Amino acid sequence: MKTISMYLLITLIAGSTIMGRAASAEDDSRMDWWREARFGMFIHWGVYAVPAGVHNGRDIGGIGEWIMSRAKIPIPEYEKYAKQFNPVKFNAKEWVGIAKNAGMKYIVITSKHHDGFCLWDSTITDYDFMDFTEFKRDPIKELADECRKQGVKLCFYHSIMDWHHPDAKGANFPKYRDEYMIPQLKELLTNYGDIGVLWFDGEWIREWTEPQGKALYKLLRELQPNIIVNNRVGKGRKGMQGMNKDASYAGDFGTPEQEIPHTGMPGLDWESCMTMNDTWGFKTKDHRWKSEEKLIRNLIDIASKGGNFLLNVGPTAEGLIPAPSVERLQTMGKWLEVNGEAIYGTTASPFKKTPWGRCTAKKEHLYLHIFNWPRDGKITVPLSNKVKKASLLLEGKDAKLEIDQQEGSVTIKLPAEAPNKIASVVALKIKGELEVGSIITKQTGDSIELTATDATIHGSAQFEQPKHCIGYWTDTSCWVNWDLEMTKKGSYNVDVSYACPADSAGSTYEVSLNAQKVSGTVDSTGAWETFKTVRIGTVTIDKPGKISLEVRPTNKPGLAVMNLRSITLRLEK
Ligand code: FHN
Repeated sequence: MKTISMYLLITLIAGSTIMGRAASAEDDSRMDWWREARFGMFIHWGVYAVPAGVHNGRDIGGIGEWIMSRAKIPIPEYEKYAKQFNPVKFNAKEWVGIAKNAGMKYIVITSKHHDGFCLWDSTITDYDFMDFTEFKRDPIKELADECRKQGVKLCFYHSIMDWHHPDAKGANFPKYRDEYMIPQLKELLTNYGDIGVLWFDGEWIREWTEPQGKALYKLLRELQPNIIVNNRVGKGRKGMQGMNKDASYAGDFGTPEQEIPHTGMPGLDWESCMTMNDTWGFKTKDHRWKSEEKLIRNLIDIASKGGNFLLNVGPTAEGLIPAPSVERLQTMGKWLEVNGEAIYGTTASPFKKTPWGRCTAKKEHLYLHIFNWPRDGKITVPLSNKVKKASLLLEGKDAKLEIDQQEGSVTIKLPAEAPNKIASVVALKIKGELEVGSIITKQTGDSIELTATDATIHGSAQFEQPKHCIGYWTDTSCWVNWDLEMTKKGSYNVDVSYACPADSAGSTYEVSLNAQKVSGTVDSTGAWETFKTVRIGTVTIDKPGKISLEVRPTNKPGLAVMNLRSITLRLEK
C-alpha cells in the first residue's frame, strides 16, 4: 500500500484557492450533467439499520445513523450489530430502478458513514461487508454495474469523521488520514468506474482543516478529473449550514441540509439534502413522512432557486427501501414524467415574486409552476418579451392557453380546474432575451401596504420566510425599495412594522418618496420575532402615479438595523 503525504500535497498547493465555482469554462463543463440533473437520491445505509433506532430495548432519540454515539454503544458492542448485517434482500437493480422511475438522475450512497463501516470491499480494512459479515457481497460494485446499465450516475458520500478507527482522533489523525482515509478514497475512485460526486461529511471535527480539504480536493481531481466534490471536503459548512458566501472554500457546490435557502445562492452551485421522514438512516419507529405535495413542491422550490434536490432514503437491514419512500418516489416520478422539462436543466426564477407558485427558466422558456390555482382564472407576470406560445403541460397533449399581452406584462388565462392539485405547469415560449420588470404594488383603497415579500433588497439583507420580514440587515449600506402606484392624492401617514430586541435597538433610518423624507428610530420591541407598528410621519402625494419608496438606514449601533415587515401609507381623513 502506498501512502500519500498530505503535508507534501499541502505544501505544493499552499496559497492556492479552489473556488466554489470552477474557474475555466472547460473545468466548469464538468458541472453540466449535475446542473441538468436537478434531482438525486441520497442513500443512508449502514450497520445502524440493524438496531434501527432501538438499543437494548430502549428507543434512542434523534437520527438513526447516530445511534452508536447517542446510545454510547462501545465499539465491540456495535460490531455485534455489524456482524448481524446481512441484507439478503438487497437488489441493486431494484434500487437503481426506484431512483430512475422517480426521475432521479444520480445516487449518492454512504460508502462509509460516521460509524466507520465500509459498504465496499476495501483491502485496507476488514470492517466491511465482505470480510466482517455473512453477506460477502460488494453492494457498491453491484450498484456501480447497475447504475451504468440504467444510466444513473453513481456518487459516494464519505465521512471524514470515523468513530471506529483507532487513529481517527487527536494526534494520530494524520496517520488515519494518510494510511486509511486517503487510500480508501483511492480505492473508491479507481475500482468502480467514473464517479459523479464525492460528497464529504463529518468535516467539522477539529482535526480537519481547510488546507487539508483543499489538498484532498486536488488529489481527487487528479484521480478523476471530472469528479464533482461538495464543499464539506473543506470547512464549507461554516456560516450558514454549508453555504460559505465568500466562495473561498474548497469544493464545487454548497450543501444546505434540511433547508432551502430563501434566495438560493446566486452565482454558486448548491444542493439541498433532505430526509423524507425525520431520519437519514432507517428507524423502525419513524413514521413522520413528508407528504407527496411537500416533496414535489420542495423539488420545484429548489429548482426555482437554482439548486439541486438530494432526497434521502434509508433502506432496512434486509436491504429494502421502505415502502412509504417508494410510494412517494413513484408519485414524484409521475409528476416529472409530465413536467420534467420544467425541472431538468432549468435555472432560477427571473421573477422576484410569484405569489401563485414558483418559476423556472430554460433557454427560450419560462415555466410557471402554479401551486395556488387562481380563483379568477388568470395569472399575470411582469414580462416584456413577446410570448410566442403559452401551454399547460399535461399527460398526453399539452393544452394551448390564451394570453393577453400588454406593455410590460402578460396575463395567462387558465382553465377553471387545476390539472394537478400539487403543481400545474404553464410553459411560456418567449422571443428574445428575457426582459423582466418588477412587481408594482397598486393602491386599491385609502391605504397601501408594502410588504417585505414585494420589496427589492439592495445589498446583503435577506427576506426571512417564517417571519415574513427583511432580516439579516447588518450592513447600513443595504437599502430596500418598493415600486408602487398611488391612485389618490392626499396626505398619508407612514406606519412602519418592525421587530428588534433591546440589545440591537437605536438604529435610525429614512423613508423617502418623491423628494420627501421622514425618519424613524428603531426602539426595542423585545425580540426579533415580536413586531410592532409605529407611525413615523406624514408624506404628501400631489398626483396619482408610479413612484418608488425607499428605506435607508442612517445609523446602526447594534447587530442589525431591524426586522422590517411592512410600510403602510394611510390616507389622512
Ligand atoms: O451527521 C450527518 C448525518 O448523519 C447525515 O449524514 C447528514 C446528511 O447530510 N449529514 C451529517 C450532518 O450534517
